[in-house]
Amino acid sequence: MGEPFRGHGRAVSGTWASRFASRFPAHGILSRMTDAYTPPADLVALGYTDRERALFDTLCEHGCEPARVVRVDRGLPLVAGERGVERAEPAAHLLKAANEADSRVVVGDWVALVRPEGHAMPIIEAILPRHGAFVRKDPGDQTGEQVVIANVDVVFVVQSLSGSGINVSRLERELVLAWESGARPVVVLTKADLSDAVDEQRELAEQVAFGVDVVVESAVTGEGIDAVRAHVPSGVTAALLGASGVGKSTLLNRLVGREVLATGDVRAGDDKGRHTTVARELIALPGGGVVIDTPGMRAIGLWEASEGIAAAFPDIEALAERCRFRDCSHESEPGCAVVAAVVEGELPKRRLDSYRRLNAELAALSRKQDEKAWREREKANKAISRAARRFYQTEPKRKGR
Ligand SMILES: Nc1nc2c(ncn2[C@@H]2O[C@H](COP(=O)(O)OP(=O)(O)OP(=O)(O)O)[C@@H](O)[C@H]2O)c(=O)[nH]1
Ligand SMILES: [Mg+2]
Ligand SMILES: [Zn+2]
Repeated sequence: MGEPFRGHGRAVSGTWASRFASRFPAHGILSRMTDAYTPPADLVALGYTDRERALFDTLCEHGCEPARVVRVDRGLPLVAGERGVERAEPAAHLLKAANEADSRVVVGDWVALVRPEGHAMPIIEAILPRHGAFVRKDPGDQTGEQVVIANVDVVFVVQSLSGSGINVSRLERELVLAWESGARPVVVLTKADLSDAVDEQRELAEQVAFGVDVVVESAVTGEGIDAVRAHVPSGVTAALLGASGVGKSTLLNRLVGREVLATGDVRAGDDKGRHTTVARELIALPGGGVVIDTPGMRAIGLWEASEGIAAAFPDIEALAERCRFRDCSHESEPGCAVVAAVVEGELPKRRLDSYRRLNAELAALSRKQDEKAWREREKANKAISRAARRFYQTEPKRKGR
């Protein structure tokens, strides 16, 4: 891959460019550089569907190009489209509003590019409305939200079967997050070759993964790889979610059939990963859909996940319909069907504990947001009264002048 890609007017070269060249199907976006807009196989390889076609048709009536964000490095998006992979610059109006979740470009976004005369880089003029977005607490502002990846149809919730096996409470949490994103979760249990309790572990996962497929996989033996692939046909965008070291990048390499992503050893002592993947990255599967690799998550902070909780706990939601009080908190109210189910052994107590813990976390978050809103209002009120005082103090003087 010695040859640099030609962007518009400027050669887009360097190591990242050649690295990217190896990540897309050989016949794909990098070899096609046609100016005419025909719905090309390239965009389709990036997950372009009728939905995007319809949206871009209206948006680009007066000239713009569809592209997809495959990676963002220090705020600078790398996009893929008909002209190949290139850096693009968000338009000033997007940068100005970058605090608003829907104005910050993220991996998986579909964007409209324009190429103004004399500009080295294409400009991202607009971000297509998203369907399915991962939102997390803003690390800088614990009460703010941040969109992490966009336009995801399927979320692979990945846990490893090695060592002590799966972590059920974490799995419940990851499922809440996955459901809340608007995507369809699929549980993937990796490293089957390292476990001698695969069936037991699968059952354990199935007990908390209601209505969700559970796939057992091994990158070493190849077991389950096709079952995972079946969830990412052409036009589908999937994302990998899970702790560091569970084998997300290894799985994606297997799906592509080549080492396109770096993978790293796990620590011998506790089986934990070393956070090998550091950036989110969108990879096109040859002849299939696309998969977004993500860095292993340390903590899974919930963010306005009430719908996600409802979807991840359909067993408890169904029981709750039979509680005497509509606003039953399933603690100590009379006529609580949920507690009754625990007493009768129909619902594991551990399950109710998880449900309570997750709901309590959400309640605490919304309290924090209320407090913050209150503090901000107070600050604004004080500023107004200060301004008012100043006004009345200076008013007589003005008159006297
Ligand atoms: N035996 C075995 N090892 C695996 C399997 N899948 C992954 N591994 C190993 O697990 C380690 C971690 O794999 P990665 O793919 O880097 O894990 P990751 O989830 O991408 O981790 P981060 O990028 O840190 O989030 C590597 O040493 C892999 O070789 C598997 O199916 N069987
Ligand atoms: Mg990785
Ligand atoms: Zn109840």
